[in-house]
Amino acid sequence: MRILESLCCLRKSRWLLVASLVLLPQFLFAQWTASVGAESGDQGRQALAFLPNEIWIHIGDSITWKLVTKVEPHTVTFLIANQIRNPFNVGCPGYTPDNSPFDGTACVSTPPMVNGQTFTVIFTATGNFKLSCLFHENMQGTVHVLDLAEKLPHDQAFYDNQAKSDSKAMLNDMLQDMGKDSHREHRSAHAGDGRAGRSRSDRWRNAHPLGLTIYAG
Ligand SMILES: [Cu+2]
Repeated sequence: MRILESLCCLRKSRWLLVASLVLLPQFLFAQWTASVGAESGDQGRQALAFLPNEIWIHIGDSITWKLVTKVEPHTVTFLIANQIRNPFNVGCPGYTPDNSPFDGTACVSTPPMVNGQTFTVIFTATGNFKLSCLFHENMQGTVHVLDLAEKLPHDQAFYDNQAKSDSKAMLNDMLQDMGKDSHREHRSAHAGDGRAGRSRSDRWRNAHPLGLTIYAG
């Protein structure tokens, strides 16, 4: 009977050890979230931005980016120092899997992301890292990875509010610009996806080199 009881305790303690190894990182390291892009209800106006476009985290933390636009594609890309920015269909070259670690020594990139898709990066070194989109040259962000001893300036709720107000402001600004120009043609969904042919957005861009796109940063 004693032997059976000891076996039972051994099993319990082993289970606790496994559970703590699985659960502990979640308590030690934070999981942050951010959005990629924003669009109006009819998808006519697209804010080409990472929202928020600047985040401060601790080493070991991860950030999950979620693509919220239904039609405009984006990538989440971290290039290494002095690396040439490749087209979206070339990537790093190539693409890295979800939950990729990044320490600044090897490029990390998603393929073109579609609606609702998420991508998580785990930051394993301190430093200031530039975030890029391979579709939109001026769509950039920064991730500041601090040492555990340093205090973070903001929490997730702050970034959520900032993302919400920034995307609203960008889309509203575009609406006002459209009103001023009396140009009601909306940008279509085909910008930069490499499909053949000239879309309405191409014509729009050619006619209005600056377009109705606002870049964060
Ligand atoms: Cu983009």
